[in-house]
Amino acid sequence: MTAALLMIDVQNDFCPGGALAVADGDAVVPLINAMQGDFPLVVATQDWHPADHASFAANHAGAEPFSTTEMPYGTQVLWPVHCVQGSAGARFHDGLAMDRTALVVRKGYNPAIDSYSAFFENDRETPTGLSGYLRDKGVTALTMAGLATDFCVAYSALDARRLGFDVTVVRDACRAIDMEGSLAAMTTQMREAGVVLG
Ligand code: VGL
Ligand code: ZN
Repeated sequence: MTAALLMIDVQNDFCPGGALAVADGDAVVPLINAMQGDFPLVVATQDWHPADHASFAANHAGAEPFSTTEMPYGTQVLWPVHCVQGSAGARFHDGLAMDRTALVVRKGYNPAIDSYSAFFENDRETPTGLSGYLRDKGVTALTMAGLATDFCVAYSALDARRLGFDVTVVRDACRAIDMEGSLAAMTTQMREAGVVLG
């Protein structure tokens, strides 16, 4: 086994009507479902925050959503409350096929630190364990799709390259938040890191 599909954060809160809705986010669902049959291994990530998570603007007095603050690990965007553990918004989109998903990696559950990447928390050093799992499975190539292109997909793709995986991001099956040029900036970073942009 060498190739795996990584479905990133295809959750209600990132879809239209959700707490951190990505424009047209639900459009990725049929595309990702159709991709699954091409891969012997399918893995999903799930953003999974406690209500007191430090990435929520509501937990910083006076802070507006989409502003930034300095955390011990660097600059952090303060988000609307989203993907709270056990909430309807944290569930996978109802239309997402999950039957063939071998592993769900939950991330962002430490209240003190955000975790965009499927591999490391935002300190870029606390591992989720996904890298070891994929290596045990003999995976060398990863195809990624989901939400959002310029945050969790891009951070996951960049970390996967750092870890030595071949990485393809299927942009048709991703949608972006695109804050202040973040999509263009992260696309450039992915290209420079050797991510194949499909
Ligand atoms: C995400 C912002 C906050 C994502 C998760 O899935 O891209 N973005 N939490
Ligand atoms: Zn989050």
